Amino acid sequence: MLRAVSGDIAQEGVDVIVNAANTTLLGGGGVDGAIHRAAGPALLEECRALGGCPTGQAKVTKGHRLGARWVVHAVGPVWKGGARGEDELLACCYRNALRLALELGAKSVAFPAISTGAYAFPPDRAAAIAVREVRDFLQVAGELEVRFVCFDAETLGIYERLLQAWE
Ligand code: AR6
Repeated sequence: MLRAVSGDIAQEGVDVIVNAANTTLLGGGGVDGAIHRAAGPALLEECRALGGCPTGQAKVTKGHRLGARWVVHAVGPVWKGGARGEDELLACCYRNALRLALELGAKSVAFPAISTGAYAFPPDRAAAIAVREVRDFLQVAGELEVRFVCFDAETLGIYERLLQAWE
């Protein structure tokens, strides 16, 4: 199942929350800040031991004080105009996060709009990639429930249009 909802991703009651992290995995603003605030300081401690993460890849921690059991920290690309492999790197984030969620045995996953805040990826283009990758993945992992958690009405509208177009 695939749907778009509005809200703060740190408050989602799912097995896996995906974080829009950076290569240090040591926290930041936006989604990352909200997740670390809600999870408490033990999350940062666990992240320190991971030694960072390359762009396009993802690493797992526990959820600590979050409602979620796990956090998958995915590192999206910084938008540099679109000719630096940004599309493929963003697609890799979604694929790698989904693969890890499946390996963990998760039944539900919440994604933010990775790279569309501080990293300035155009929201429409990013959402099209996100929906395509999740749809493709659900062809082989149909039991998984995936939620796109949108922080503002504009992002929610983009996802709703894309999801309707696929129905
Ligand atoms: N819940 C859901 N969506 C949110 C939330 C929230 N609590 N807060 C913001 N958004 P961003 P990025 C939306 O900047 O572009 C951090 O400092 C936001 O409106 O969180 O991948 C990291 O440490 C936007 O649509 O992630 C990195 O350094 C989307 O989530 C860097 O920012 C992503 O915005 C990563 O930048």
